Amino acid sequence: MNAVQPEARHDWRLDEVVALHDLPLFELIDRSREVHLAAHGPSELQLCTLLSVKTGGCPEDCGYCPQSSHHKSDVPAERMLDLEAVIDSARRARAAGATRFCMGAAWREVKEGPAFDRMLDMVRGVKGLGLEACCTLGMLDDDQARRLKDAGLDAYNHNLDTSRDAYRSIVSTRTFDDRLNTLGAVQRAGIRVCSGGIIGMGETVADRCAMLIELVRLTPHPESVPINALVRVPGTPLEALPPVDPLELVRMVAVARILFPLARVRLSAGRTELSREAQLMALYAGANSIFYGEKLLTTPNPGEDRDAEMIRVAGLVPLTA
Ligand code: SAM
Ligand code: DTB
Ligand code: SF4
Repeated sequence: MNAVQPEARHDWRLDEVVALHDLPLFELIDRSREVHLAAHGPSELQLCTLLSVKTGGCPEDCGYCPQSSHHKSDVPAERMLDLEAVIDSARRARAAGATRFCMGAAWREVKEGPAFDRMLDMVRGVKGLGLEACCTLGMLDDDQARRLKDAGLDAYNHNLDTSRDAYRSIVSTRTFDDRLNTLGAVQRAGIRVCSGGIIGMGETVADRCAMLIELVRLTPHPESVPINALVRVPGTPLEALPPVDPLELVRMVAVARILFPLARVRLSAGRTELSREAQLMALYAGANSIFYGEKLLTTPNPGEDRDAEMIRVAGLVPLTA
């Protein structure tokens, strides 16, 4: 670490962010790398393993998501995993080198009752292994957020996914303000926010930048910002969209790094479609976290062997517990 800590601004304007985004690529990466090096180790990488603890059958109609019951993807609705299965997975993730474990549920919102109680036990169990615990369960109210915090939850993932304007064309069963309200409950409970979005859903560069501006207005800034490329799953409304150009992902990562100097920027879904070199370019441009393990929630992710090889050839240094 060197130089002065970059300033964590909350007042970025859209024209400024779009101008950054559209800089010549090398100028953009020079800027993002400078911010990165002032706040993070040059080769440090966080490995975060995901597990879907309640898969499919979701009542929401998010256009990108294979778990929505509104779409005809091949993801069947399953029962919630039991506590032991989740703790076994977390133990395996820890043995493979992950330091963070994120549990996802295909819920519109958290409901009181045995499922939420089991979820709280899962959080306690993951914490008991010495892992950072994150979960992503849909909407939360203040009391639910407080109970997750009391169980030891470190971070809550709840993505804004796209701009306020583009949101309505992607999801009709909830609003952008519902998303912001849940982020408010998470912050009031003292849980760190993990929130980012997806590119490749037909949005404009201005939409991508507007989404980042919504997040940059949060106080404090999100602790982590996942940048996903749309996984085009057959049977979902967005299945036929063109693939994301890897350099667009690199630009989005670089802009996120500049706006959120202290955050972990996570190169998230979509890595199976990226060459090793494109992934390393995104990591150089400011990403310092990946999802680690052969599956995201329901779709494939590069396996641990492939990632271990990338880590080795590039001399990256995974975080340790
Ligand atoms: N149901 C909860 C919710 O929507 O907040 C939590 C689980 S949901 C699957 C978590 C995130 O996964 C979404 O916000 C979205 O960013 C991401 N996601 C879902 N399907 C995706 C896809 N096909 N490609 C990329 N990201 C996706
Ligand atoms: C995030 O931003 N991406 C992850 C995690 N947070 C929960 C989920 C990606 C899901 C990709 C589609 C699937 O595997 O179902
Ligand atoms: Fe349900 Fe979350 Fe998928 Fe939307 S993104 S359909 S809320 S699981």
